[in-house]
Amino acid sequence: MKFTLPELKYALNALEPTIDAKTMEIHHQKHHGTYITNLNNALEGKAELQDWSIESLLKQLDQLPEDIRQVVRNNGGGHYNHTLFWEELSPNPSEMSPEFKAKLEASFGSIESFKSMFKDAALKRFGSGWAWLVQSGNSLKIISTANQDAPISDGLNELLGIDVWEHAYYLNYQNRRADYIDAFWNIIDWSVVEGRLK
Ligand code: MN3
Repeated sequence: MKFTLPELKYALNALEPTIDAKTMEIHHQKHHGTYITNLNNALEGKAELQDWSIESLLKQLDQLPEDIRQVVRNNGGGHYNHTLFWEELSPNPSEMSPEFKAKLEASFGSIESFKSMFKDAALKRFGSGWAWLVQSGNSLKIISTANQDAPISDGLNELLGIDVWEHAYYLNYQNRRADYIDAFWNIIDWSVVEGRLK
């Protein structure tokens, strides 16, 4: 299977002022695009892997040939994580349902404490990586991953992820990662996040 860059369902400038058009353009076309190119290159000539979905590849990294395992982990993870990221963002985001709100309150005490724990995880990720709200069995957890490591590789179901690589925010926010995280809440389409629950 050749992986291809998914199209955005909104214009490059649609998420302004939270995420500027130039950041979106470089992030989607160059960064995400490069992960896909590198992933496809790694899989070229591996006939036995041609039918594997991105989920299958990331869930079974230990079964991949050793010479491409790390490349798939980095670039397959990059493709998978960014696909989730573009989908959960919207210029016209829908609100959290009362059911999901109750679920977050039961897990984290309140929406405010959920947001502050998520922000903390995103701020404390040293260097490049992601912070996540994930589902593990019946419970919700906040975690962070380094580089492009994807929670699915650890058997976790991603509900919401924030990219805290500098390429995700530096043009607009420079070193102010905290401001980027605070603004991120304005563009989350909660119906997409809730739809990921299993
Ligand atoms: Mn990124």
